Amino acid sequence: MAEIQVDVQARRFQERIDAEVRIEPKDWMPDAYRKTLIRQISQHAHSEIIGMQPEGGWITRAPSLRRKLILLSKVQDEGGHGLYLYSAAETLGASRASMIDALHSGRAKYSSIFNYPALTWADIGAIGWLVDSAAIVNQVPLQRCSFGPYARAMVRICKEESFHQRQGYEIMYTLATGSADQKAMAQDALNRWWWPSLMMFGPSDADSAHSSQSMAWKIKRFSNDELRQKFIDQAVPQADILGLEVPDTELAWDEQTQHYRYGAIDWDEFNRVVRGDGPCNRQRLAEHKRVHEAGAWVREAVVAYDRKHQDQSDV
Ligand code: FAQ
Repeated sequence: MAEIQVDVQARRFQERIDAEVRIEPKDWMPDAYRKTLIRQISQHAHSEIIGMQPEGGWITRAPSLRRKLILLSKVQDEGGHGLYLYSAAETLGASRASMIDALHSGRAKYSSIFNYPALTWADIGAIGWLVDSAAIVNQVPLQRCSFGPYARAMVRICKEESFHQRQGYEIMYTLATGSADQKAMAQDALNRWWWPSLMMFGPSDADSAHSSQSMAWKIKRFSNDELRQKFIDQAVPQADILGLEVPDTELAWDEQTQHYRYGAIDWDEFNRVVRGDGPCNRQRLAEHKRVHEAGAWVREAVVAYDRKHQDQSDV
């Protein structure tokens, strides 16, 4: 009897999805839908927070006060994105502590891109231009995700990411139109960030374990390869304007498909980085743990404050 009821609920749930009706936290949803969302949203949140590290390290070294202010504000925005996303995942019943624990124990992932080092100031330009562009291409469709709180969080996040992208491109433009040394720095940053940026979109469609179910649930609206192609089609003309060369000898415009053809992605490297063996994985996680432990007193103070107010309102 109970099974029949779940079947009916599951059918109604899919009908709502198919009719583009948003699912809200108190609505019935299949366990697997809830789990998929907690996985994706929490990993997205971890990516935003860990993603503060490569750029955060350049705040004190930004070349002018103006650059420092902009970068400071961008890094703070990324922290804010992490917080909206943790809140969206909490509406599904996941506690913040359990999500952080999953990150620290390696059960939860974060985007592979943040395991690469930001070696020069040009890398800050390349991150804003390429990494934020990739994030925008991926996140704009998530504004139409079937789960309401995630979709709504994405609206503000996408607006802020657009500003981030522009500031990165402006850094690249300044360097690319500057001295020969500055242009070489910009080219070097593009060389190192291009392929990892393509990997941000995840494994190719044939190897993407979750895509077909996530697309049926309208969590994802496009496949990993479709979004990767969209990013390439946008970024290549932007590189042309900068007068920089995309580090892919097989890159070519295909008149027939009206898309760029591109060379093979090194999936061994992607898998290595996702497994924890990228250039900065250990450093990134160790820094997150250090800061989390150092902030324990803040969490304790918030709980003590809440308890005190609760006691007073009980009197
Ligand atoms: N890195 O079956 P799929 C940003 C994992 S935010 C690491 O295709 P799915 C803002 C995947 O989790 C960037 N792991 O999975 C910013 C799964 O493993 P699992 C983050 C990856 O979920 C800018 C397995 O591989 N954005 O940049 C990666 O359907 C600048 C199989 O993959 C989001 O998280 C990867 N690149 O599709 C901040 C967007 N790709 O979970 C600071 C939301 C895949 O079974 C500075 N997420 N994996 O253990 C998504 O759209 C999706 O989750 C995908 C993956 C597209 C990332």
